[in-house]
Amino acid sequence: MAINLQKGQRENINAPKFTIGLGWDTNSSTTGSAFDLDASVFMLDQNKKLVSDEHLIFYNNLKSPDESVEHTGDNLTGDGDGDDEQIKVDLTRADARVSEICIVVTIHEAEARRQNFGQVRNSFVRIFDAATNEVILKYELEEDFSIETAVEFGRIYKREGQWKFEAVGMGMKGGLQDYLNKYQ
Ligand SMILES: [Ca+2]
Ligand SMILES: [Ca+2]
Repeated sequence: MAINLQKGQRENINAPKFTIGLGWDTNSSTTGSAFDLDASVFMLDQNKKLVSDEHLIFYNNLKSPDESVEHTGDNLTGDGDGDDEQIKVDLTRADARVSEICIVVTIHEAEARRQNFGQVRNSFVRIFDAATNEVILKYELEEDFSIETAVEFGRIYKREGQWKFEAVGMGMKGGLQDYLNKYQ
């Protein structure tokens, strides 16, 4: 049985290989232009800094150098139920310097297209075991964002050898570059 997390809750991840599934639905009719959300992950070291530039995994850099994290590809619309974008993780291959994997979703060209998370519904992040497809946990973002154009959905981090997931759900006005400025 999947564990449904509330904002701020933490849960152990006991599968070494798992997939992060992210989903959303958008209301493009409110802005008139296409609505493209993008999932990205930052692989951080103990000091909460990117291990290297190649450790930002997103639509333009689909795989980490150690091949422990792989983005399966850009979804341009978010149409339909289920995962809209997925990131595969194999912790057995992870670089020893990686102690945190930060999962963010940003809106492509949010400013130019006048879009924000107030127009996004049914956002969730779930983690399922790659071997059994069993859903380990799920976090549905219930907060009503209004002006935010980027949201940190969750983070996966290591504490005393145990990998855990935290349901973060923190929004901000900005984009991928703002996260990069923070973590570089
Ligand atoms: Ca996308
Ligand atoms: Ca969707």
